[in-house]
Amino acid sequence: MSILQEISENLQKGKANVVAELVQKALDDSHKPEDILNDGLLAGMDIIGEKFKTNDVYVPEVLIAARAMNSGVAVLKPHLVKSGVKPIGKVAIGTVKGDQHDIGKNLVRLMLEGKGVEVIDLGANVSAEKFYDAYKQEGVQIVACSSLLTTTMNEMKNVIDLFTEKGDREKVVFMVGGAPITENFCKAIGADYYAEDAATAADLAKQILTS
Ligand code: B1M
Repeated sequence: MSILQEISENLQKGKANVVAELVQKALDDSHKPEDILNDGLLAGMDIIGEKFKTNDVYVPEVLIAARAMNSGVAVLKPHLVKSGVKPIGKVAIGTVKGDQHDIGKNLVRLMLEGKGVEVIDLGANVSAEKFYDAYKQEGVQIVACSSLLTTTMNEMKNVIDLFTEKGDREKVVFMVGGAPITENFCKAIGADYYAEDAATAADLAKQILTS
């Protein structure tokens, strides 16, 4: 079994310490951080997701797998993020109201930081008002909304509507993403950009902030 498969297997079993050790070992063995993320950690999380769907695992197993994912990401973080770069701009990011999923949002934050963006992380279950307050207080150029649930994705429209009501819609760029989000949905709710994954989100943000 390759070390990346081992990472995936141990993540599925929720072995946080083993995952962290294996990620470090893979780095020491010169595996690329992006490969460790995609073919080890995210591959394991995908399998858990499928099993969750078919009721082969339940919320507790998913939570401990998520904890193992986070411990692996913590080891990878310094290798994904370039430090000491002058910020090219400011982004407020959060998972929308009603939605607790924050792993994808955290990855987007990491990748943004890796591009030299200053990130105001509002966390999960973030109301439209909280996004708006962050814009007012922090002067962010981009508002980035994540959602993993079909039942919460429409909350993204509420965020945009609030900015419109306040007369500030055109002063900020809206980026949306998350598993159920599509380019069509992005257009339908009046957002500016959809990004399929964290790396694309970071590339797009860099383009927006430096153009
Ligand atoms: Co949840 N869950 N969950 N869950 N969970 C999903 C999302 C689900 C698809 C599982 C399934 O049925 N197969 C399903 C949603 C179905 C739907 O709506 N269509 C689901 C459900 C139903 C639920 C509950 C309702 C279950 C219940 O209680 N009955 C419940 C809801 C709780 C709530 O939020 N109110 C729930 C709870 C949970 C846990 C708490 C147990 C846990 C979350 C822990 C945490 O995040 N701290 C959890 C998890 C872990 C998952 C799965 C297994 C994994 C999600 C994940 O982290 N993926 C997930 C199944 C799956 O996705 N395979 C599932 C890895 C992550 C890196 O991917 O977040 O997609 P993702 O991020 C990607 C891209 O989407 C993108 O970049 C990332 C990769 O580069 N991206 C962006 C994300 N945000 C972006 C923003 C951007 C741009 C790109 O710009 C702003």
